[in-house]
Amino acid sequence: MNQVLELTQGQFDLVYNSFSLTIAAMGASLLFFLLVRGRVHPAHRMAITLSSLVFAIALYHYLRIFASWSEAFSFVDGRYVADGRPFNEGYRYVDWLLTVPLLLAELVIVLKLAKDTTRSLIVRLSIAAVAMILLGYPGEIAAADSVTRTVFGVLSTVPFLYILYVLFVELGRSLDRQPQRVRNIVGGLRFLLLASWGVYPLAYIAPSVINDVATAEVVRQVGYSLADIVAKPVFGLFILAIALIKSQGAQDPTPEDIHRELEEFEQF
Ligand code: RET
Repeated sequence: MNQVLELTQGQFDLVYNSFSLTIAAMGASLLFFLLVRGRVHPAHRMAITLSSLVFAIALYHYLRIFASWSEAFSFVDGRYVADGRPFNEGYRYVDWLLTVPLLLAELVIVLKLAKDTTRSLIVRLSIAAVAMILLGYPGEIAAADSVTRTVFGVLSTVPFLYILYVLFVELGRSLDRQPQRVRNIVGGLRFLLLASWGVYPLAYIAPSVINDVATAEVVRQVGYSLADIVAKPVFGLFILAIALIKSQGAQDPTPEDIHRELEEFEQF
């Protein structure tokens, strides 16, 4: 019943190259963020440090994913046949388990909200992220047409919707106190988040809605990889922009500083 997956050379290469592109994106981002870290004011550096951790974790996992993909197929009569070691989907889920809470934490931390709000948001978002990923995994490794895939997909969507609620409704309320430029970037960031995070459930259902197993596999792997590039490096650049704007604020004199200086000047 379990038919062996067979890909054309083009299909195999598309996935292979998308993994390769993701490795390059994660490696270059790691380097870039480490180099640029010093230009961010120390008060806003934590978000950049967390971003660098995300890139390091993803770089490692994509190297393993790449190797696992290569080992899973042999080249027979011009086609790639999955008769090797099974492709390990676990790397991706372990990667998300670590990086999704870190990504959410960097977003909350860079906004520098009140301490209690920050802690409460990070705890709730992390728990929801872990639940979403742990619930998704049994469905991911189940057969395309099984009840398991649907049930776990639906269960995983519950914490996913909760995360979106917290980010769009709760966080929206805390944004009032942010400078206008930061609010504009956060607006773009949330749009980016919705557009990239929305790809994951779509890639997940690909095997259930696309009849051709080979096409479904390609759509799923390329979809996850491209979504990872937007959700990690591109998202990281928005976080960096916020940290840099806030760094200028941290160096610029506040109205109170100017007032004090004027008073001192007048006394003089
Ligand atoms: C799963 C299972 C099916 C239902 C849903 C899912 C959502 C996954 C998401 C993953 C986000 C990953 C990120 C990684 C970045 O490094 C688990 C596919 C809703 C949203 C942002």
